[in-house]
Amino acid sequence: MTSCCDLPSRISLNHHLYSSGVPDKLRHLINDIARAGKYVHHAIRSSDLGLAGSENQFGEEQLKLDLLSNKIIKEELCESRLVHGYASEEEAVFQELVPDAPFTVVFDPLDGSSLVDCNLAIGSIFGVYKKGDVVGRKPSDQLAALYLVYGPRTILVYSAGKGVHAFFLNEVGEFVLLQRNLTMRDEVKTYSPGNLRAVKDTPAYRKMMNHWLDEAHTLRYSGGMVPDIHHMLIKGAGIFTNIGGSKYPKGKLRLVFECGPFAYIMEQAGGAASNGHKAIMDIKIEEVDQRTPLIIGAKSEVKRVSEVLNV
Ligand code: AFP
Repeated sequence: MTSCCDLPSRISLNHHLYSSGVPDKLRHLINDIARAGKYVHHAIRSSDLGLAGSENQFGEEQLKLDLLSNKIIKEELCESRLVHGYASEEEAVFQELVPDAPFTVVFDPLDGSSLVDCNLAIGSIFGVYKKGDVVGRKPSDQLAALYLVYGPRTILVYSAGKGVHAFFLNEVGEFVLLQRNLTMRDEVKTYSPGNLRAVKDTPAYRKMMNHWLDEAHTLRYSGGMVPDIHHMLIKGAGIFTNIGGSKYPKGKLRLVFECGPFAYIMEQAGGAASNGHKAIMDIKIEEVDQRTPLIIGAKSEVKRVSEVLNV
């Protein structure tokens, strides 16, 4: 028997999750995170963008918007009743919410804080694990990962282990399917070299940079990893790096909040993510604020960059 519910004229996020067979509790959680993203979207457009006068656990200055985004997401996770605990880049420790709930959520509520005053694209990043602290686990234990990029349009990209799918926030406040199955070809058209100051004391990184210049690839680097990696996923090609140097010996990015969720999404799209020695997905989480070098994008280029950096 066919159902008259089979063919909606637009595919909502909820419909996509449902029709892809994402388990109900995880589907509800992703919808709840998406709702949090709508409030962050609204906060970016309507609230005070100045400094909060405080620092996060890593000694980085916090914007009012960082704190507000963190508060918004925390409240939505509480309301969801599906979240046992969470770890946020803005807070010091794993926080417990609902003891018998099934999931842990890790997130960077507002990545790209330094870009807010210039009105460049920024984002929120999420990883979902089974309940419990994430220390001792690996990014490969994630059940799903998603991010929102707040640019001229707000776009949500998720993977729950069945491909990578993009949705845009429409004018009535619903996430509607933009593109199914984002796929990375094994190709480099653009390069995004983060923490480039590291070329000063990491000669192999300079060598890598010169190679991209010699190959006449196109530079695409905004300083926000969400829009920069999103760019690769939409174009289906490219390489993004954030390599260590003297200021940040392990690069600037965090395993739990930034690299883990993007590694999950990139592998689902057919690309790769490595720290130069092993897949990001296989790195054991020793502490919540662990940093790691990141080489992410087209598979062969991730391998090639890792080889150059390890010579
Ligand atoms: P901010 O949140 O301080 O703006 O940092 C953004 C970020 O963590 C990430 O989104 C960028 O890819 C990376 O920093 C940029 O680092 P470099 O400026 O060192 O390239």
